[in-house]
Amino acid sequence: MKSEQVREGGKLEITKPFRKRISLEKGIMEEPDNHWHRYLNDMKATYQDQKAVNRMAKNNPLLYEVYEAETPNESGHLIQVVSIIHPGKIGDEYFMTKGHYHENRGTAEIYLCLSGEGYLLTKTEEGDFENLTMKPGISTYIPPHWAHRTVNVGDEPFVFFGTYHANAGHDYGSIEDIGFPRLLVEENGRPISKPNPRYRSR
Ligand code: S6P
Ligand code: ZN
Repeated sequence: MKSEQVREGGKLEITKPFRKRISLEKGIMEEPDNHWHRYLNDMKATYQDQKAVNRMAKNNPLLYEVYEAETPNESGHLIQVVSIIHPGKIGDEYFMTKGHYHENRGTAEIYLCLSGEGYLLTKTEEGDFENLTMKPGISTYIPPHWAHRTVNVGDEPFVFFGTYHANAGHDYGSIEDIGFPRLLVEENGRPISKPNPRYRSR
C-alpha cells in the first residue's frame, strides 16, 4: 500500500495524485494493486467448438491477465488497467476476453492499444454492434450502454491500457450465453468475422 492510498476503517482513499509505470517493453503495469488471470476453464461456455474446449481444458491455457491500479469504487474516480490477451485459438476462434456490460450502464471506457493486434467487439442491448480493429497507437471509446469484448488476432500478446469509472461494476451474465453478433475466427491464416449462431439481442 503506497502513501497516497490509505485505508480508513477498511475503506480505500486516495489522498494525492500518484504515478504508475507501464512498461511498454514488457507490456505490464509495474507494482499493480491487483493482477488477475483468466484461464480457459473460467470461460468454457464462451467458445463455439466444445470439442476443442474439452481437448484443451486439460492443459487449461492462460487466455489473458489484467493489471489494475485500484481507486475507491465510487463516482468521480477512475480505474487504470492494462489487459494482456495471449495469442492462441480454441478451435478456429481466437483467445478473447469474457466480455461484459458495465453494471452501471451509464459509464464509458477508453482503451489504448500498446502492442499486438486485436479487435474490439461492441454491442448494445438493442442489437446494434460495431467491431473495431486495434493496433499500437489506436485509442477506442466505448460509450455508455455498450458491451465490450477484446480478441487477439495476432501471434504476439495483444496489450492495451484502459480507463473506466471506478463505480462501473461488471455484468458478465448478460454476455455469457449469447455472446456478440459476430464471431472472429481464423480462416486461411487470417481473421474473418462470421455470424454467431447463438446470438440473439438482449
Ligand atoms: C473493465 C475493462 C477491462 C476488462 C479486461 C478483461 O471494465 O473493460 O479491464 O475487465 O480487459 O475483460 P473481462 O471482460 O474479462 O472483464
Ligand atoms: Zn469494461
